Amino acid sequence: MKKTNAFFLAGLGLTLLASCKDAPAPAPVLPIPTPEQVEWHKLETYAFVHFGLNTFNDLEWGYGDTPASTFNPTDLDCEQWVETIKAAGLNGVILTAKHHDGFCLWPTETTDYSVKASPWKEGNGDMVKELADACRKNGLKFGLYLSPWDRNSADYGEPGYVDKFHGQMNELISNYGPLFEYWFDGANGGTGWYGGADESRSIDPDTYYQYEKARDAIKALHPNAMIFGGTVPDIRWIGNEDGWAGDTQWSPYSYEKETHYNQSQWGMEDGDKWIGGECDVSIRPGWFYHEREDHQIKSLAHLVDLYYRSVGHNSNFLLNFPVALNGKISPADSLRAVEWYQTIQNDLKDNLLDGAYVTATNNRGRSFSACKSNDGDYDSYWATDDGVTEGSLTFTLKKPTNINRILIQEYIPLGQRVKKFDIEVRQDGKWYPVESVDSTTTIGYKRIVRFPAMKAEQIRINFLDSKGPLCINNVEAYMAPALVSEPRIRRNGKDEVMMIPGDKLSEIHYTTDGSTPTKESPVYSGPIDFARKGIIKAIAYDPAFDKTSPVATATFDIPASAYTVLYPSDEKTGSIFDGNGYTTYYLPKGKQELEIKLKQSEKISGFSYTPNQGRDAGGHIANYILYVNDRKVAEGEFSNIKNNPIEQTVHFAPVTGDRIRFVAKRITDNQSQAGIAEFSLITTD
Ligand code: FUL
Repeated sequence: MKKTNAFFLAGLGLTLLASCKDAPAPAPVLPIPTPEQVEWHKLETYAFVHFGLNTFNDLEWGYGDTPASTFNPTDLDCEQWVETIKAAGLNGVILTAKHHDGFCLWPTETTDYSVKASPWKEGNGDMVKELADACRKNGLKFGLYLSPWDRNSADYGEPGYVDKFHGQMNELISNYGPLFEYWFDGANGGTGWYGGADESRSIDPDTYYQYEKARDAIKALHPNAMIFGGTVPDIRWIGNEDGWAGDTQWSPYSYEKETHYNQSQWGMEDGDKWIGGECDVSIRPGWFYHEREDHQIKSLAHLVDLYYRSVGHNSNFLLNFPVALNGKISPADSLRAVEWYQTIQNDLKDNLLDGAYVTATNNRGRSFSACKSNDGDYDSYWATDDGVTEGSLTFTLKKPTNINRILIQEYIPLGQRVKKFDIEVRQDGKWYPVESVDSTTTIGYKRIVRFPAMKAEQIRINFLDSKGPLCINNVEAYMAPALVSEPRIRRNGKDEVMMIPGDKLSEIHYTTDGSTPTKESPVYSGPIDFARKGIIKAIAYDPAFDKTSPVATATFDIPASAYTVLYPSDEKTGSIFDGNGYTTYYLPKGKQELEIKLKQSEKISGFSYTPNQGRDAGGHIANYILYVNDRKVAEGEFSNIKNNPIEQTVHFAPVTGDRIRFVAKRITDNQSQAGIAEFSLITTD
């Protein structure tokens, strides 16, 4: 080694040592979470189970008047729930021990309205115990939901009920082992059976239930349990029941400053308490099981997206399983949940920053140097000097590699700080910004950024604004395969065809001539005019992994523009031909029929009818007649449409005509208005 070099290196070493002198940890930025709250954040995902009398009454909110004898699961199997929940990588389960109908799933001393009065196990069963035991045996955390509102209780609204409510809570917290979470639902007051009074009652939820006293009792026995709801919660509802958190996501919150509950979707930058967000959502439209929703289990792509918009947005994910009448989670729900977990595991499998060389624009001494941001240790973190609220971390990959996910964590025991950041990738010596799916604002416990794949030699994260010195304890990078599920193809009321990929980051290739699409077929870039009969086929394609989805096929008959509605004369009838099963036209009371004129005579050989796909929708046509040019060509029943409201298709011998009358002869539950979400004819050439 030449002398000059030796001197130079010695000098550099001194400079590095000087800049790496040890410094104290940064002061916390308030509010900070309790250690128990930090542990709760680390759970990330867990399950909800809704099961009870509602299941047997096919209701979401039972009125409280159905006899306890209605409750009779034939094959209750809590071990099966736990198996599914574990296989779906969920870390705990919260059971609805009592829902708003007041029916208790444990043999409570406080009311006769419980499993004790049901035929299940001849009144000797205790479902809370069965699930608690199954959780303990299989290493799953256990939590409970107790509805404050009770539509069965005669004294609801009186002080007597509050004692009963606390009595129920005391039984639950005393007898079923450690709890990780305790849920007080926010739905409160209103109509109910109330011991036969059958009336509406209102209470002031802030004072009536004595939540402060409830909290003390819970915390005395379960110091680690997180309390959801009530007046003194540890965690907060995310402000929707769809399972997503806003991409700007502050854990700090102030109920005193809240003017609308949906602020909860984003948290508050100036919140004075640490109250992290929890995203609850059901795997089906309803929280309780309804056979009519068997075809509406959330798609894999939807659930995966929700993971990124909950856990990836600094919130926990609470996924509900509506247990079916036999007392088991339906196989289709179990399968979907496991597929979901495996997809995420596969997305975040190989951390490309493991062992990557990292530098920072500023280091708060050796204990807080840049390398602490990818050392795999939760409690070590990169921090900047006091007063330094901006800065960059630059990671050098071992070799140029494709990436499309960056995961960042702040060291939240010292508070949430970052307000804004961006990410750049270096390719062939030049820096390019990544175009993320979600905005890059806050980080908190965890932020996962999704973006189109880019080959990276280096990755630079620029922290642009922060409430204090930066404290980043973890950064990871991944190359997740695109979820190449079949795209959805639909034609709207303007006869434009839209193709929707399961994963926004995959490409769609399509054909309009019936041939099988390949990656060489045209790329879909926006709605295409398709005012004709024909077949559209499409695939999703991931160029990075050269992976192709199965082919999606949509067969379109005569276009929306070929139909003119003669009766009812109402411009809203347009929704009948818009390709959207959720927008529904309800026929006016009195005359339950739809009369249509076609642009030209067609040879008609059938029709299809889609009832309203909305949650708890009614007005489905149960019996129909179809006339073509005043001739009755079909009459019949849509069997089981109430329980299974899917598209109904009817075929008949072809007839030629241009005037159609579709008559709703009977409507489910004898309702007075029939709903038509979609109607179309099947024609032959
Ligand atoms: C809501 C309740 O009213 C629903 O029935 C369900 O239990 C959901 C988790 O919370 O507020």
